[in-house]
Amino acid sequence: MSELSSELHACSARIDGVLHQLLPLEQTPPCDLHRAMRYAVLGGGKRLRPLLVYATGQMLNAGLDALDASAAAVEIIHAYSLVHDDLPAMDNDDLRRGRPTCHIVFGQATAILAGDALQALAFEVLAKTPLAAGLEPSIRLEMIRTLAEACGSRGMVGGQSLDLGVVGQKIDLDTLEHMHSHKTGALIRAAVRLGALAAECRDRSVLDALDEYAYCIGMAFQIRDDILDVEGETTVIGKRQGADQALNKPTYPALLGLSGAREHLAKLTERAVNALSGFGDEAEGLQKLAHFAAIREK
Ligand code: GRG
Repeated sequence: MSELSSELHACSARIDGVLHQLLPLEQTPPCDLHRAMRYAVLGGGKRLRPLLVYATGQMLNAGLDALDASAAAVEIIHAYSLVHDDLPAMDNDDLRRGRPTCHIVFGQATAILAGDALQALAFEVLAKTPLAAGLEPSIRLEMIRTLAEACGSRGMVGGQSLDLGVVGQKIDLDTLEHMHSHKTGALIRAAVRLGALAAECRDRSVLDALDEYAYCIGMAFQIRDDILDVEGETTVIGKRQGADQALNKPTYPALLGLSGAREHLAKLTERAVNALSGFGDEAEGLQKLAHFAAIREK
């Protein structure tokens, strides 16, 4: 993460503190469930989605306090999706963020419930926490709708369903892109949109430019993930290298070759940065995050 600015590092520390406070305490019954929820959320992670919320919101002049709830909600949804994605019925992974996956530590039943409870918690955070107290009710409602749509059957979960259906199949680039724009991209787009909403931005041209940016970095992020599955190291990426190949999943390197995947990634990163051209120096945080998504090593 050395390529990120000190402001983004500060936001990364900030979201850890916010999440720490929002999650139920381990000593509060049902203790096992709460331990599993905290394990899933507080066990590291790059915090890319909260950083997108903070960078977008700050660019549009929102205060950090107004952004905490959205940043926490997207990260909590992301953590739930990883817990469920790692289950034996899905990708059956035993390593995540450099540690045993949630179901390995707590058992499948508790891991499923932890994911369920995290999903509910994300919406509770957006709906009622005092962290979002400064926001107009209509904005808050739009945030809840944005997140619900992004993580439901027309967003992330829909993408996961498509992913299950294409294992072992040869698919074309459009189909791969459609799947990832839902599975990985929808939540990343929601993060950027939530940052803009928290800044009470209603300017259609600003929202459209940000959505183009978010679409591009979501896809670039996924391509980098696919490349790391081929050439990353398990100890660095914190999950098993080669897991996609072992499951015979269609990936960008499988479809385009490694150099083709790298070229596609570079084009998307350029498109993402171009989408920010109207924002001037204020967009530095988002620019840095676009480059980070493209070159990250884990
Ligand atoms: C099971 C409901 C359900 C959804 C799963 C997004 C997703 C949908 C599963 C994750 C599978 C996966 C590894 C996708 C590749 C891109 C991705 C989301 C990687 C993990 O995100 P990072 O790298 O993780 O931001 P950290 O640990 O840094 O937070």
